Amino acid sequence: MKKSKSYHRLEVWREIGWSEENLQALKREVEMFVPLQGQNQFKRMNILLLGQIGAGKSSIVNTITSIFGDYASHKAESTSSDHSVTRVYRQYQIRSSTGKELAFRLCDTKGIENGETIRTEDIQRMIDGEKSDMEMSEPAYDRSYRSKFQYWKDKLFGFAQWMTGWIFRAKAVDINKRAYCVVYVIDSSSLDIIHETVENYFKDCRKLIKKNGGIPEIVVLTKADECSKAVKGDLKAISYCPNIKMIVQKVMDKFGFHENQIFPVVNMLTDVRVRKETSILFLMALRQMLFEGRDRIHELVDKKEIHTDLSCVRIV
Ligand SMILES: Nc1nc2c(ncn2[C@@H]2O[C@H](COP(=O)(O)OP(=O)(O)O)[C@@H](O)[C@H]2O)c(=O)[nH]1
Ligand SMILES: [Mg+2]
Repeated sequence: MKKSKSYHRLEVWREIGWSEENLQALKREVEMFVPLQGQNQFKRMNILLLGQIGAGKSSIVNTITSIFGDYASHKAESTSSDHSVTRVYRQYQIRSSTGKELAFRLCDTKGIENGETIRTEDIQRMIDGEKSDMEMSEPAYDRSYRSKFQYWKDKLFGFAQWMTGWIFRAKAVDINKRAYCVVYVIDSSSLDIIHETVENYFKDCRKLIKKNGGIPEIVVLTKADECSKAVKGDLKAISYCPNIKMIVQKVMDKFGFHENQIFPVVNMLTDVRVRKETSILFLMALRQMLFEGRDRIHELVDKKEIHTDLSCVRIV
């Protein structure tokens, strides 16, 4: 019998388990994650989100916060305008629905604009987790006298830490500040018109990461819903949609990634609760980030570049 054209459309390019059991298993794996067993000074692993303005970085922070918090979070400001709302580097601690801090942090960066160039030193600073403006990562101060006192105390402490870091930069970087996984966030609906400067930014980042001894890199392809009607109607179509497969191939060709480093997703935008399929897609990507990051940490421990007794990483 002749096979119909639609049969080929159903060819699965990525196997994804869509069951509730798989969702719970993935969630558990991420909730149980620790960067370095038996080492309580190494509390959480930082994941750095890089990409163009509007690619969906802040929405990723919100989707992941919502998956674990079990409610629709708008912690990170997301915008439809061309001007980046995320003006500074900010770290987001993710918590479970019971309020427990999970052992990773998402670091949202100011997105790159079309035509803009970012200096290599600034990319390096983001990898090292240094905030150029010494902003507190999660300001939560009210107007009371005590809070004002706390604010200035934190500022002063932040400044002292920054000065110490600057002076001893050649020697050490705080273990908890550094990124152990870099995520390139790419808007899949505008991959074909990606600006040259943005493309070069990613290429520069990749080169720098190689120089840093190979921090794990993951690509999150957002807005998969805008590339395919099938995906918009049913997220499960991501696993067989030829359009999505083609975009993944383009990312591989353009930037030299492997297929298993690339994760197409759709951010949670209007729903009150995260859909099961959204969660599964994000958790698969997140698990890969955490496990690869942990492998990297173990490698650094083996090479004695991470001293588990001091909480610092020596720069080689
Ligand atoms: N359709 C669709 N829109 C998205 C998705 N992710 C983000 N957006 C929208 O893209 C715009 C920019 O997102 P934002 O998270 O602020 O991007 P950022 O500048 O990289 O932080 C916002 O209007 C979001 O609602 C997605 O997966 N699908
Ligand atoms: Mg943003």
